[in-house]
Amino acid sequence: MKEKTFRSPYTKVIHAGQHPDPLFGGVSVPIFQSSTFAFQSAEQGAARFAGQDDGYIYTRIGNPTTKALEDCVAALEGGCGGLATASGMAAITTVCLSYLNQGDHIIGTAAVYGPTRTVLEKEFSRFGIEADFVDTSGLSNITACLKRSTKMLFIETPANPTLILTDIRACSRLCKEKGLLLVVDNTFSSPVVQRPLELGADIVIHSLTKFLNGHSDVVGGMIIPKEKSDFDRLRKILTLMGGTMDPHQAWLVLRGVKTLALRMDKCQKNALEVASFLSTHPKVIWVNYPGLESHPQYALAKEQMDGFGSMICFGPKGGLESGRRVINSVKLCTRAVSLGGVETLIEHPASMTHAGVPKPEREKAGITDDLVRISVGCEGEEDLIADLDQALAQIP
Ligand code: LCS
Repeated sequence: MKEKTFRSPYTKVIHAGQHPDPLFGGVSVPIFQSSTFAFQSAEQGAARFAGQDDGYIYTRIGNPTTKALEDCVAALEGGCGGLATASGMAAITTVCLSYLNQGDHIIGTAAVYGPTRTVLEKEFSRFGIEADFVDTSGLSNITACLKRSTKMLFIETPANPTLILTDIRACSRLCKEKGLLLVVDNTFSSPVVQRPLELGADIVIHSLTKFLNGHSDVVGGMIIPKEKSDFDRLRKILTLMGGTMDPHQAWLVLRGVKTLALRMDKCQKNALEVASFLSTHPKVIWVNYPGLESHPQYALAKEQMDGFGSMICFGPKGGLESGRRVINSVKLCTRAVSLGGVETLIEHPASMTHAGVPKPEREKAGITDDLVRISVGCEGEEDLIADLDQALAQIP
């Protein structure tokens, strides 16, 4: 395949999986807005169902527009294929439904996206699946809660919203030794910044809603396994359970992904400027950004990431009240959850994205009440800094 020879992410985002339309030569992949695909004969239909002809059957099972996006993201992550899902949460639940059985145990990063934790702790538990969420930045925390029934290690690095890192290579070694599946939520980095499959992970998942789409206008997800056997298992469960992506949604993400590498350049440059500004501001007590030398895992960030992403969290002087004041005082940054769009977003995890996680567990995971999260976008850095400066000036 021609895309296998592309080396640069700048090329992959534009060309991998994407070919001019064979009918008219349209350069942009067409939206195949069709729920079903005609067979030339009864025999051809039967051959497609039997897996002897790889033509399309029905959009829940596969669609050419969605396939273009799947091939593009798989090329970026270095996986054997991609499976587009209706949302990032659908990607997570599909992976869990594909591998976890009654009586199984899963270990996850304590500071994951709130609903990831909630769905495992409160909903999968109804089916007899047990979950433990620990600080996966320390390998001994993982080994301490290993059980005979442990099947999967689910890590998020950098973690949402604490920006704590987990050593993917070390986790991969542990998982191989213990026979566990290593799943990495790579949403906070995007494949331009971090490629977990190259570091030994088995499966990568994304919320495409974030950096990959990049324009805060689509919800979507993707599962990218390393091995064909995992791809087949996941594809079977996804198409049976029905959490697949719609072709129009896929086309929009494909449109957004073309500028992923360019956007990452700008938002990461902005994030370093904003984090440096915050770290010397008298009204700021602490800042967590993997690109600051003060980040406790700066060395690991340099080793396992190609950049530092554009997510920052910080604690203002005066705690929760000051955080609220900053969020209420911004004029350019938008008060909103989500992340990875071209516009800078600011939110308060303890009362918003992670409010569903009980306070004691939240605090244990480092999601303190004073934590303010920023997703740095692609605006001019001088405007972002001026906005945050005037907002911080509102703190008494
Ligand atoms: N994984 C991570 C790391 C996320 O941050 C999110 C959403 C998801 C998975 C779920 O993806 P979705 O189903 O929304 O496409 N994170 C959000 C956040 O931090 N604020 O709003 C959504």
